[in-house]
Amino acid sequence: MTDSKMILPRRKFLSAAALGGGGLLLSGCDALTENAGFRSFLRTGEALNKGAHRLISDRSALAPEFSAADISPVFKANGSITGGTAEYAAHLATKFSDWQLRIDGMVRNPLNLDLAKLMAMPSREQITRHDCVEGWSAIGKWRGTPLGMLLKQADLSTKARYIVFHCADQWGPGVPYYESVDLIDAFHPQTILAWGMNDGVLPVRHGAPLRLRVERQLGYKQAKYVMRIEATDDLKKFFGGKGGYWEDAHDYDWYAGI
Ligand SMILES: Nc1nc2c(c(=O)[nH]1)N[C@H]1C(S)=C(S)[C@@H](COP(=O)(O)O)O[C@H]1N2
Ligand SMILES: [Mo]
Repeated sequence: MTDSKMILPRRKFLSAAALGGGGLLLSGCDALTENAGFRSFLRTGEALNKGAHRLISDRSALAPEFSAADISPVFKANGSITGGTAEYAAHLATKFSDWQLRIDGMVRNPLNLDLAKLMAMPSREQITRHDCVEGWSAIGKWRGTPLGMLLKQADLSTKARYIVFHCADQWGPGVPYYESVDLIDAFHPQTILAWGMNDGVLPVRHGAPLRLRVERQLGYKQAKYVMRIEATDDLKKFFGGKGGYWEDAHDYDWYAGI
């Protein structure tokens, strides 16, 4: 992302926003055509504020993908590397056989999906670079279920504007790791719930059984140990109200574009 983008007059900026929506439609995202909430989101000033100085038309662009030869021999594991809680440990002990991903909130058809079911669905594989704000990067191969496909199955409400990811690990009493994205990133073709890494199953230290890959954003948005996905119209309803653990605790940007 460059800072050289000029400030456009408001009317021009809004037409850029409309173009961004069009780009998503071209990338096969018909759920959004019918999503009045999404259209009105693009019309509001908040769509502009959330992206700060970046043009919204950029948002559907793909993150660079790499070749197998580029995969980092060592991919650092960061933040929680164990999943933390007793509940998580119990799932690990039974190899996640009783584990289910819950998709609920502002959806008409809440889903409970076990790992076998997720792995049997169509999946996407991508080799991408992970950039952590602490100053390291690593290239890995991820395989997982497109989030947009799951949200379509769950029949996302037209009122939904954000998708919240609830993780297993707790960072204090009542302070879970969580993250959130808007619908542009939720339906981005490279946004997947990864259950595979570098041709194997996703290791515990990297977020087993399921972690988010939202490839246009920084490392802390890549929620590991995802247990539940909740659609909402307002991030203020969750924990510290800023849309994520690092956002709440350390004032990190909610939109961490790269
Ligand atoms: N649940 C959970 N997700 C998380 C974290 C965490 O501590 N807990 N750390 C974040 C940070 S800061 C980074 S850089 C990446 C690290 O992912 P990795 O361990 O696969 O390298 O996960 C992100 N997602
Ligand atoms: Mo990070």
